[in-house]
Amino acid sequence: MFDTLSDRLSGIFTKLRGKGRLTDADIDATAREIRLALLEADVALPVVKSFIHRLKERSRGANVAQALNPAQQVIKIVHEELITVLGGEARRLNFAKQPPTVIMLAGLQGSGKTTLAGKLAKWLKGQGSQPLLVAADLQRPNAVNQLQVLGERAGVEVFAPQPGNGVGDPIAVARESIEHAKRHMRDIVIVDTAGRLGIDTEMMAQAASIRDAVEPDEIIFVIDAMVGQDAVATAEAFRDGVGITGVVLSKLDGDARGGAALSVREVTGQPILFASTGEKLEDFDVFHPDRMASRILGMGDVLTLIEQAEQAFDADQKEKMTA
Ligand SMILES: Nc1nc2c(ncn2[C@@H]2O[C@H](COP(=O)(O)OP(=O)(O)OP(=O)(O)O)[C@@H](O)[C@H]2O)c(=O)[nH]1
Ligand SMILES: [Mg+2]
Repeated sequence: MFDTLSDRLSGIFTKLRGKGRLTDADIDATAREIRLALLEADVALPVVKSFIHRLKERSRGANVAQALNPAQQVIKIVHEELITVLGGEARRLNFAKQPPTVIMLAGLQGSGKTTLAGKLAKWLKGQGSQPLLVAADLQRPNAVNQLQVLGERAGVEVFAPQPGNGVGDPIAVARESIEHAKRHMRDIVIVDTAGRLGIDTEMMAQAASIRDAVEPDEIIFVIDAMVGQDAVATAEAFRDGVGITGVVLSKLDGDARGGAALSVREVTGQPILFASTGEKLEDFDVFHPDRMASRILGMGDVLTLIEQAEQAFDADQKEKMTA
């Protein structure tokens, strides 16, 4: 993921190296190249536009501050803007004041909802919770069984009173699962729902009914990071149709260009909570915008240098003030 974008960015920054001053023409040329690199990575156009606007605005001041040379300052600005696009700070899960906390998963078919349900359950169990997995996808063949297998692997109970494969009412299952959780002292309920191939009014209506039945503390939209420009339309449809409170990026282990990952936060207005990075239950982590931004830049050493230069400069300034 992000390999091409990383390569492009480091190529762009290499050209800036050694420049003592950045002219407006330098800044414009750099911004243009970064714009192309983001578009090629499939980042949504409105996201690219606002990114480039902020980059240009801030870079014009790059000749002013003194701790860093102009190239370093542009790298620093791009890094900070990437963090912003990815959501700034990591956001923790919202827990209910009165357990159980209810987490509902929504997303297109194959986006990774059921896999995420298992991962989340295992992770939460590792944090000392007693989660309950709820099989509310009664449509897709084998969906209930898939969740049962994952639950077993995670060591977490699965509430599956209906056989699925087209039999049973997912809304009733979701509603009953809350009572079940209360009776059995489960403090977190994770509701797996059915996906569809594309945006589909019937699916949205079902998801909205499940939402109303369980009143979730989190509605997590799971999006396959491999999908390109379609990601934006899908994210908007779920935002408007179901209402979402957070996003999980799945399949970040793939070699896609990464545009969905960079667009979804700004398009939905909701934070990316977790990243899914493989098929195994362990391939999962809290999403940290700053770490992801550094990975995209692929310039860990340069970023460290920038930080050191700033610290040295600050110390120097302080010394001058007190002298
Ligand atoms: N490489 C990779 N594969 C994943 C990841 N997450 C899920 N998968 C795979 O993607 C496929 C679909 O995942 P599911 O969890 O079944 O997706 P879903 O959203 O529940 O799909 P539906 O139930 O059909 O709506 C499965 O083969 C998973 O093993 C991931 O992070 N990386
Ligand atoms: Mg599923």
